[in-house]
Amino acid sequence: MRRSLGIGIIGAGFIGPVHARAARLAGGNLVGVVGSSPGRTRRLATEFGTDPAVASAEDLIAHPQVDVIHICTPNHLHVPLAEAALRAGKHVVCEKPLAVEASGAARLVRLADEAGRVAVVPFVYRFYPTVREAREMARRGDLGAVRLIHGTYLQDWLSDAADYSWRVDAALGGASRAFADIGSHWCDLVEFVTGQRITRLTARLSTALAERRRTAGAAFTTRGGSGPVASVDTEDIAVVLFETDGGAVGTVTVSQVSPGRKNRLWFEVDGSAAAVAFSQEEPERLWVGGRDSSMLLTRGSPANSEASRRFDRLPAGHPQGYLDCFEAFVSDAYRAIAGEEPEGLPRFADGWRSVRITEAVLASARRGDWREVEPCGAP
Ligand code: SOE
Repeated sequence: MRRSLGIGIIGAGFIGPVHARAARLAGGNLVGVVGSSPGRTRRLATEFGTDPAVASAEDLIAHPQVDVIHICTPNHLHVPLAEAALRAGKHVVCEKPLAVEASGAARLVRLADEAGRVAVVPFVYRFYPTVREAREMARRGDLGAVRLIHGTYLQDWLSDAADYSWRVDAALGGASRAFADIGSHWCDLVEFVTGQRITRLTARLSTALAERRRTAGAAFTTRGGSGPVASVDTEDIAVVLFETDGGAVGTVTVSQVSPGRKNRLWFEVDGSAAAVAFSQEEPERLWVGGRDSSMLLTRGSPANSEASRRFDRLPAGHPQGYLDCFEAFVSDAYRAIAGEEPEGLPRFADGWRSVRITEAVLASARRGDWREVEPCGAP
């Protein structure tokens, strides 16, 4: 009888508990969850019923019963923690963006390869069954030649000057905020669905709120503090025009200051034969457009491909959502650790590519020109 994987979670906030829940549902044994302070760590140990003696990230990384480290900290800590975990022989699940600079991401890819460890990044929107169905349609040629890829990723949680997050501070989140945080998801998703790669882009960034009231320990949903005013050096909005290696063109608009848009990731892929459109806030349907007729494909339909039905947990009409995607991602990560090859698992190499695209966006926005996005190749 194989021992359950021992799991350590570093970082809590909004996403740490999501990782912990998915890890347990995937059969992991939660050894410890550490937060940003000793007091927070003690409260997390009580909340999750884990070993109170585990008091730090270092304790988890060194712990003999921990096989997998999940990193859910602010972005600037991803590389040092992932590097320490890999060197300690642990498998790693590291939140996106994998790194705030491509050089750090490349080093992690190389380390994971050398250590023979599974190292993955939660681009979890790949795990919606309707996304897998869209990918299968593109792979089968149902769309024809892909000509146009377009969409948006819009949120509103930073719409007000009183809204704050560590992500606003470049020293903690990296030089790009909105694009690195959520534009990364959108680009990963459309490349995953179409099989095409963005080869060059031109980008414009906007910091709509040049000052915000700083709030310590702010998380995703923090609503306005009364802290000191801080100047802001990361973007609220990114508008990107791009070309792909398959001859398509595309645009994406990314915003965290769009009132009423909560987590509105939307894309459409337009081909010579048909189009598909996906909306993350309505993930049970996939719009399939045709010149003579269009339809709404339903998640859970027996007519869907095995590629998507692998992720059906409930019958059609019983909506699956974000947490189901997270569970499917962690379950596939642990299957990879067991030696399987689950289709579509986002690895550190995908995280590295994502940071490369972000760096091209930043460089283009600084110069106002077009920038190449080189394939990542060998780290
Ligand atoms: C905040 O923008 C955030 O939590 C992102 O960090 C996540 O990656 C995204 O899935 C939801 O919004």
